[in-house]
Amino acid sequence: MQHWQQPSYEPYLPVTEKSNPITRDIDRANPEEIVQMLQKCDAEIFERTSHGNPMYQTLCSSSVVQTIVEVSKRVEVILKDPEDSLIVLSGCGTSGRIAFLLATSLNRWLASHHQKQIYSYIIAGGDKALLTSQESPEDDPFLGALTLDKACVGKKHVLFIGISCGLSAPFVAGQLDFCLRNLKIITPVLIGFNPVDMARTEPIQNCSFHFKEIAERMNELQKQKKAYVLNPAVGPEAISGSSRMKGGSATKVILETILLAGHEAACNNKAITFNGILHSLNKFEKVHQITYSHTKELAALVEKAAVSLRRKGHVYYLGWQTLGIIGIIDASECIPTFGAGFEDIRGFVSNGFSEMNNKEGDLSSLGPHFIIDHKDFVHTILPNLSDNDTVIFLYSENDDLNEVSALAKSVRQHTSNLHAIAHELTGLSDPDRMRSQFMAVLTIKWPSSLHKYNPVLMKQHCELSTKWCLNAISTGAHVLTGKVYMNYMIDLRVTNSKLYRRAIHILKRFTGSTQAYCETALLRAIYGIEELSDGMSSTNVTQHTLVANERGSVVPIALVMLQSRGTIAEAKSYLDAYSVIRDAVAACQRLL
Ligand code: S6P
Repeated sequence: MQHWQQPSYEPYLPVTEKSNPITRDIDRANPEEIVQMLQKCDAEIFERTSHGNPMYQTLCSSSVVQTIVEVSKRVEVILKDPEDSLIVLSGCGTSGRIAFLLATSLNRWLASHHQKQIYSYIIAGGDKALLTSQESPEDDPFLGALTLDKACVGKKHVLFIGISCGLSAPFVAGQLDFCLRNLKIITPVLIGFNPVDMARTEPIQNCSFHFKEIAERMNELQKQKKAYVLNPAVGPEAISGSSRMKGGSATKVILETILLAGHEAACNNKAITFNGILHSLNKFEKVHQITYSHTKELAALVEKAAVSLRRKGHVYYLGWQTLGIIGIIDASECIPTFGAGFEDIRGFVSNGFSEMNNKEGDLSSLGPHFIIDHKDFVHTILPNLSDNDTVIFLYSENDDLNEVSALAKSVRQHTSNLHAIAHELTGLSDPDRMRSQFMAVLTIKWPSSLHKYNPVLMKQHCELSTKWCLNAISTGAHVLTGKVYMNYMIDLRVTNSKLYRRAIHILKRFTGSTQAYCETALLRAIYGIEELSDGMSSTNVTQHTLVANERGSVVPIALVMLQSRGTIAEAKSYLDAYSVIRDAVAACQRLL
């Protein structure tokens, strides 16, 4: 049995919030060890057995595979009769970004085959949440339901797939509740990575239900094939609670398996079978093995990125097609995850918003966070690029290699610190010519047996592989610059109720103080006052998170206050003296 599966291991936390024993000492590891730890954590996605623990199902458990078969058949039905039908993929944060990526990619594929585009995506906070963190709409069940209601207008058959890795987002709970009230038209599917028993039970403001009630009702309805719950346990995240990593990857694996099986059944008459689904999941496991067989090269990129961040330089991902979008997503998630500056790691995609193909179109007028085209990189970043910056190209053999070469040439005039992650599919390109353009190229060679020249599958594999590489680079670089304590990101932004609860847990974990004491310290840090008024303590969590959104470092301040029994001002001066969180915590522990 995996250590985290034991009932006594962090018993009060759902799997997605537990800390992963594999990465306990990630903050002391070197780049190669970091990549090896991430490899092991990601391998848990494909764990075959739950080691006799009835509490957990795994991705390959027969009940999970069977549910994937059932949902794929729903997709097939919709694709065969697309009139007045819709498949909606929805979620918050990373879950919404994965929904966007899949919905737009598959719509593009349908359009290129002169078929009706039947996919739609919803992300809490709208399209700006694709590129920036919009955590507060996650807490709004009514907004979720309203957005879904609008998307369904005029439709007679809707397959709704709501993603909440932690089975926790009120936005998704509101949507699922809406589905349950409209089962004649909508079939709801919930994807997440906790057993239903561990779904969130915290009351949702102005709501008669919480997430667990919805998940339980769906579980019941699954017997009549009116709703489906897909919730294998894939193990805790490498950085506790950071579901952009395993959660996002596992969501991608499950959804792509479902949707591809549905498409192949509808378009090629390929029957959807249990073994076929298992085979498809095994292929994704192979993608994991192939990607992480490049540990040394990946570790070298982690090191380069960390050096750039330490020298106050930058990391730039320049990608083509969806690999560019994966880069933009990874970069933008560093801001809320690690409290990174927006300039630290940035992503750009060839053809910018026309490649994104998002519902709200070109968002570049919204500000610098939304400047994503290679052309913008060339105009605004390139002139000031130096060896302190790390540039990583992301492309595959299917991209315009002349364009890749031309941009590489321009970048090389400013920095030699230029690298690439390149996907070789048929070996038809001229790898030597391409290799000579970069300091190093991490070439991932895909055996044709894996995708049998199926372009959709090839693309999905390259995307997931790139996601794993970039998650490793950005996470590893931030770990090496001291942003993480053990495997906890302590300096989290407390911008919604999930993060508020996580912050209190972290304070309890590191100080051993009571829940009430930790919550009081957190509120003191949020409101910046030593004595809380009665009104403040009784205000609802939403109000606290709105105020916390305006403040920096509230959790480290609360932590130091609890450890040193000092004032807010004293805690702040401590933190100012140490840039590495572990050092600040250790120093104030020495005080006691
Ligand atoms: C996680 C990421 C968050 C989550 C979001 C949704 O690394 O920063 O934005 O994706 O909170 O979480 P969930 O559990 O509903 O999928």
